[in-house]
Amino acid sequence: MSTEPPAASQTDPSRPDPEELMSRAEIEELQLGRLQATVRHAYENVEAYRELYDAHHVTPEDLQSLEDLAKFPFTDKGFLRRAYPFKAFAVPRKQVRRIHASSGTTGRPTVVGYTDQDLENWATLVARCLRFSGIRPGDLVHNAYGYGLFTGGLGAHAGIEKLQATVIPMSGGQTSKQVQLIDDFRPRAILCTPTYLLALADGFREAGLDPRETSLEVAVLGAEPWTDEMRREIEKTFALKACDIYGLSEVMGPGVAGESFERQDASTIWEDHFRPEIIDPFTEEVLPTGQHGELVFTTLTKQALPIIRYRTHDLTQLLPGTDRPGHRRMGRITGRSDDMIILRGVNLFPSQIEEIALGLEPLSPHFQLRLTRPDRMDEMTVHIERRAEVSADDGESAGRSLAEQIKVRIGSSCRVVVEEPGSLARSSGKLRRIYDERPR
Ligand code: DLL
Repeated sequence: MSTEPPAASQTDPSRPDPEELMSRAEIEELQLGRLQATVRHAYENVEAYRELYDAHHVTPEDLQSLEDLAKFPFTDKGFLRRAYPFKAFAVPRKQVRRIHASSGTTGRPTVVGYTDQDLENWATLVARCLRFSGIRPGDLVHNAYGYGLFTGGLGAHAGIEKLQATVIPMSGGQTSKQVQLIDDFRPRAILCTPTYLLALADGFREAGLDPRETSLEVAVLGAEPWTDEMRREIEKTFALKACDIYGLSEVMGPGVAGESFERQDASTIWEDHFRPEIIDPFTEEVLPTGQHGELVFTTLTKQALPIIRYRTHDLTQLLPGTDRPGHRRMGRITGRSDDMIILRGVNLFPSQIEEIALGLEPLSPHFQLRLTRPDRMDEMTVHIERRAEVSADDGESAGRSLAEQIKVRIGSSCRVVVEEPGSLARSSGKLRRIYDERPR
């Protein structure tokens, strides 16, 4: 692709990259040039883009300003699935150095590819996130994101090395082994999903160790939605500081956005490589900064798999930059539009239940939502564990409060079943919260 190679000349990995410190005007100028090159690259090298743009009567020449991006049609998972396995690649297959794929619960996975330069940029951006979240060159970092086709493990791994920190490539699962290695190796930082860190807390207690006494000072958590209540729970449990990292395979993998250690004020999107938009998911209209809607991304430097106006289904808002004023932040993801439960006409997300449950002292953050339709009406049951130190009676009474607060604050009636501590499934990666048993 003809864009100038992004300056990945990180001589001192403990210092911000020059692009990180650009002003908003500089970022937007950089974005326009890179955007024009990306659209041209996709149009010239990927048949699926050419067909899509021809059908919408747009050409790369129609892109004269950043606002012109709105003239171009959206892409989504379906667009990539139709190109399965390699037809969305914009470079010859032999220039693709690595493949990842997102699992997808049904059907074909979504395949993504990276050139050498793409891998270099990815590592640079993950390193940037980790440094921003308080990890330093020389730190020992326990990486418990899953290795394999999932982008989490290898993506984080390359970023840790790029930062010149020391990586422990643990992957997900084998919880008691993880506990032993953390206890023996004494890493300063851990990377995993928020719910897996809670599973590790159980593992520490089972081994007779106090999670507050570990060497861990920083956790960089992502790959699934989590609330500020969950952040407080994790920070209290482990006596560490937890920062967010966001990303998705189609756009790159982890490292699209990361959070400042000092501020912990939501993730900063690295706008030298990605142009975000928020749209109304129903009218598809672009919304101004600050409004809630669906996050859409365009990649600005990717060679193997340029992605233009990709609908993530993640619901959030864009916020002005703080620590890196040229780059906007994204609010916490309140949910995915495909994770939204519609219960007798009321829309709700698991994150709302998490928020309410963690406000009730006797209840743990371990819960599942079961949806059934015994007659003609949908019903939701919240299965939630009480905390280990709490009596069954106190758990029951907190369960009743949970049902009441869900009714008052969300507007849905549901059943709450308070479970024994440790009885619900734990995840080794992304946790499944919703079990939909309604007949199709
Ligand atoms: O989960 C990439 C990743 C790995 C991100 C490790 C962070 C850490 P996918 O498997 O393609 O990629 O899933 C992407 O996960 O669209 C969101 O719905 C969700 N997600 C990822 N990070 C966050 C986050 C990786 N920090 C999908 N907060 C995304 C909330 C997140 N949701």
